[in-house]
This record gives sequence, structure tokens and C-alpha cells, in this order.
Amino acid sequence: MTSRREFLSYTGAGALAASLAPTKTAMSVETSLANAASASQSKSNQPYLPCQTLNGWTLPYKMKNGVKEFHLVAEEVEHEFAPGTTAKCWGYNGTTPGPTIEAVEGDRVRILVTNRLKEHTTIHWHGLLLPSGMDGVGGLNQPQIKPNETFAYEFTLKQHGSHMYHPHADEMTQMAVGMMGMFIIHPKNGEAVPIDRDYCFLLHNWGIHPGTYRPDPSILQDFDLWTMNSKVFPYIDPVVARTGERVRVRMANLSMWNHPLHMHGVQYWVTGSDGGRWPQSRWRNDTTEIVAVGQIRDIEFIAVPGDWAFHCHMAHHTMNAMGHEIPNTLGVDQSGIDKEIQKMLPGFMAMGEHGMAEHQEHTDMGHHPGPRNTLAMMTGKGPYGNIEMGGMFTTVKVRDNLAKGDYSDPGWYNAPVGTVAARISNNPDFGNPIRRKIT
Ligand SMILES: [Cu+2]
Repeated sequence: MTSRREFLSYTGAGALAASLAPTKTAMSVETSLANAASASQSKSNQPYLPCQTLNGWTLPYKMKNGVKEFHLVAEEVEHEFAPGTTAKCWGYNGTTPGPTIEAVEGDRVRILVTNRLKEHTTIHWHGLLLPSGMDGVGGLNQPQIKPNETFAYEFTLKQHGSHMYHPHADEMTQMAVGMMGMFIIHPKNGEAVPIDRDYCFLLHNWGIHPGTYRPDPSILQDFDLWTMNSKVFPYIDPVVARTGERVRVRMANLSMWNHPLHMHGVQYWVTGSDGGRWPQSRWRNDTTEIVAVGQIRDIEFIAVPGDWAFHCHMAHHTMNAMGHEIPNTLGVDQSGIDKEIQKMLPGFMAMGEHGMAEHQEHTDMGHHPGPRNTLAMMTGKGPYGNIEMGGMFTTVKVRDNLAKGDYSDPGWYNAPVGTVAARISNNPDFGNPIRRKIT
């Protein structure tokens, strides 16, 4: 993951290097990448702070006569949600989500879109202010981009803030299988309140039924996987920061559900949306912010040392593939049922009488393996044991001694002595607590 992070920061810096040399009319990607190393060592020269796309990357561009030219390729991709589950998805330039586009307010951008799918597509620039003919709704604003064709979109960026791109052609299918990306526009005159670290991710849901390899576009509610940038816990990169830094996270949602994103350890400010940066008088504190379907919310906080959970608060959205509408086994005495069912289903294990936490213990031990290409419902190991999560769950890892611009995972937090909750008794009759009616 570290080397991927380094690569990502280079590609982001590569774009910066290109933007600093607008007189070079056709800077190659290779040149941009080569320049990245020096650019990353002299961050003060950068006109903006590159955004870190969790588990993702930023698309390099070429300068052509003062226009920043990006090239997106719509294509099928083999995508891994976590080791153990891959699927044939659709995305851009080899990944889902597609690479993040980063530019600056006032830039003229040209975005070439090559269609390597077997059906037509378009791209809609979600939230951008542009001429109607560049808005990307197939049939309404432009002809569909047929297989093998390349279309050019070109417009001037009149705004700044967090935005997205996605197809507006056979949208139900193309979004369900992963076609989406972020479009970040940095302010021309810098940030009103300086940001030390900037992150972004797209929330999504997937109908990848146990044992299958193709996302099912017909699912409306009971999805199997819930993702941040098309990854599930524990394979979502952590948000890393140094104590005291101001961190922004741009949370975007192109799934079929609203997601209340909850961050532990801080009261963050909600500072912007797809409608741009909000005036400071509208910033407000919260710890859970609903990011509705098709929306973006920017949050900012001052980093506090520790390992902090950061997740969707819909409890089913922090699970991996799980059954729905199954009999409730809570409180049901299942003794002896194993042997009976094992006659028909060898390896069957009754569970759920006292809760579902035992699920992770069983699956971690290799008991009752699920169908192939199917993740366990609960997973993840922390320094104190099983985390029992999945889906839209990651961590904010804040340390006192991180170097500026170091985005690598610092490992688990070493909590100061006396600051961790600890057992003081194992007797259920301990103490003299006041209790109401007990059945
Ligand atoms: Cu959710």
C-alpha cells in the first residue's frame, strides 16, 4: 500500500509539475512523472495541495496550447474489492472508480473520452457549470459515444469545489458496475482556511451475489457489498494525519442509498458540497453527516491523536456479503440441530443464538467457508482483537510525529498508559448498579 501511495502522490505531483510549465505544449505523462520527484520535494512551489484519492489515483494531463488535456477510457476492468473477491466491473483507465481529475478554477480543460465498452456511453460532469452541449446527457445534449469512438469535451472551469463524473447513458447499468470518478477543482486564489491534508472518496453499493463475478444492476436495496472507492474494510486506506493538522475529506455518493458518515474523535465542520464551498457563516459542527444519493459533503477537522473509526452508520453498510430475510436465530435454542442438518449439509454450523459476533471467529478459523468469490460478513483484526466490520468502514490514524506529507499507514496507535478501557471484574454481580425491571 505504501508504494501505491507513493505512486499516487507522484502522479498528483506530476500533474502539478505540468501545470507549472504551461509553455511546454505537449508534456508527456512520462515527463510529468519524472518531474514529479523534484516537485514532491519542493512542495512550496505547488499551486495547490493535491487531493489523496483513497485506494485510487489522479489522472495526469498534457498541456496543449494553454489547455489541460485529460484522456479517459471507458472500459471493462477486473476489480478486486478485497483479497478473496474480484469482479468484472466497468470503469475508466483500468480502475473503478476512475482516476480523479484535478484542476484549478479558471483552467480551460479538454477531456477526451474513448469508449472501449461494447455499448455506447457518455460522461456527465456532475455539478459543473458549463455549456449545455458539454453536459453529457446522451440524446439530450449530444449523440451517444459509440463503441470505439472518442469524443472531446472542452470547457472553462468557472467554479471550485468537489464534483464528480459518471455516464449519462444506460446509467442504471453503467453506474451499477462501477463507472464513476471525482472531479476536484481547486480555488484560483488558494483556500480561505489553509488545508494540510485533503482526501476524497466515492461511496457505492454492489449486487455481487455470493459465488458470482458480475455486479447485478437490478438490485435496489439489498446489496452485497458497500464500498469507499470500490474497496471494503479492511482494505480501504486509512485517512492519515499528523496531530493538529487541518484535514478535509470530500465524501461523494453515487450509490443507491443515503449514507450517514460518522467520524469518531472529533466534531468536524461541514464546509461544502457539490454546490461549492460554503461561506464560513454556514459551516456547522457535526459528527454524522448524511451524504445523500448524488450528493457530496466536504468535512474538515483538526486531527486528534489516536485510531478513530470512520464509517457509514447504517449497520448493514458496515458488513460484507450477508443474507437478508432469513429466520431470526437470536434466542433460539439450536442444540442438536447441527447433527441433523449436517446429514444434508456437511460442515453446517448452527449459530446466532447469542448474537452474531461468533461469525468472525468461525470464518477466521476456516469453518463454514462461503461460496467462492464471497467475503465474510465480518472481518478485520485490530490490536485488541476482531473488529467485526466490513463494507464502508475505515480509520482515521493520527500521530504526533508524522512527517508532513507522509501518507503511509503508521500502524496501530500506541495509546498512553492508563487511557485504554480495561477489565476490573469478571463477576456479573459486581458492584451495586441501579437496574429497572428485569425479566
Ligand atoms: Cu451507508
